[in-house]
Amino acid sequence: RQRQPIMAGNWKMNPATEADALNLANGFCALLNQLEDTCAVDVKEGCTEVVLFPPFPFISKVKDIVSKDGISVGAQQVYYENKGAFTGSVAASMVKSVGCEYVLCGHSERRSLFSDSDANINQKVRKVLEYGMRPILCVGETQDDYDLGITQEVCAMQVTKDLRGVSKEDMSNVVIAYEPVWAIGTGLVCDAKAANDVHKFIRTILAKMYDDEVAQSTRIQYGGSVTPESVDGLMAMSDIDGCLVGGASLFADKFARIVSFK
Ligand code: G2H
Repeated sequence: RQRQPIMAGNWKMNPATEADALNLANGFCALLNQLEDTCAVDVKEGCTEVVLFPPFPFISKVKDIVSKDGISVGAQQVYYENKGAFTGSVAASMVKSVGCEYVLCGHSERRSLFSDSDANINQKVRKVLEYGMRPILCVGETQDDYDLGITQEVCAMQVTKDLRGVSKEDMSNVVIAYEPVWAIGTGLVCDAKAANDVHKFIRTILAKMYDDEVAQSTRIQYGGSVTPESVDGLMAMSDIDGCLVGGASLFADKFARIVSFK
């Protein structure tokens, strides 16, 4: 595989307490270490990159637990301003200072529940890059878009608007996650071949915006109800470079199996 696989666990607004979060992180690392002893997971060797996205209050302590096993942490979101009177918001500098290497940008739940527009998402992507972190830009069509057959148009529009002004050099730090909204948290995994076709299509958009090199080197994850049962089929696809996992990442055993895909 030419692109390094990247598996990410998006804990969303879970679990309820710090103690539960640290248990989950410890449990995941213990299982991963067992797996690394018995098969070729090789997270420590850097073969597969693994990133956890805990809620803000748990980031530092989760990082303390997982970093020794070569696992990175990221923030589920940041605001695009540097500082100031923005009650409840968190700045890129803040998550950078507690060790985040990645930030999710444009997750569909932020788009639909918190009014994240493409213009705002673009500002956030650029701010994350400015602070030397890597955005995972989430794009994907809704059920209505899917029914109308406009998946490609929606993804093209989001990729184009959300990456506006991002340089070719900065693209080496950008990961894209294709997450069909109808597959998120619903248990409906997108057919692996159909997902792969969208990933290929996103590469054609990157080729138009940048060039073939960017199109072929950018890592594109699939997200939406990924499970231990579906991960191998997805990862066997030519253009799927990893998974962004929500629900299943809250179970140490499921997520350990997912990151050690075969
Ligand atoms: C999509 C995914 C993680 P889930 O949101 O980003 O969640 O795996 O629960 O569908």
